Amino acid sequence: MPRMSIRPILLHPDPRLKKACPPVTAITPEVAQLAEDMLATMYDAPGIGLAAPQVGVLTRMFVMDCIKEEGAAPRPMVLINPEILWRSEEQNSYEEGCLSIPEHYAPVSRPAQVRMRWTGLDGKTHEDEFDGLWATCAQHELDHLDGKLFIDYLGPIKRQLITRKMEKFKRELARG
Ligand code: K2U
Ligand code: ZN
Repeated sequence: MPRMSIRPILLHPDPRLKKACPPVTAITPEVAQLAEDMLATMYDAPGIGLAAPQVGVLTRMFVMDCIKEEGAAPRPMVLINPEILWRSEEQNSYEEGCLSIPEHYAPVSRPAQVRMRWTGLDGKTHEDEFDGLWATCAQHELDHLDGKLFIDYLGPIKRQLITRKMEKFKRELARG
């Protein structure tokens, strides 16, 4: 089994980040390798979530580990073909960021609790309820699978400001 590798994270604006991803049809060794690479890439960033399109693979899978307590055991999760079964009425606002839009943060309001169903790497169907940061992160990642970014919840002026700054950032990166 090849070792895990850190994959490059696509930066906004990038058309691949705006596409709706097709479902995973079979859990192949390549899918398992991708999940392992995504977890390694997420921890390296560091981040608490990462969606497959962010590493340029347009498929419905994301990873997350929102354990933030120092020294607590990590809780890596791999969610394949995730879907939201129920959303609470109650909303939560969180200062969100995104590994594809580094150094930009803005408050986003989302349901405070969600019930989700997904397929695990074990091929089994899982169901669980998330609240707090796990709920925010899961919804942020699921949005990525539908080509939606947290800046899409902002007004057009703020979204354009961030996009222009990212275009400048990417031009400077390209110049080296
Ligand atoms: O999808 C991503 O870009 C990963 C995000 C997930 C995330 C964004 C906003 C709120 C929760 C999760 C990265 O983890 S951003 C880095 C980060 C780290 C700790 C807390 C919040 C965000
Ligand atoms: Zn993101």
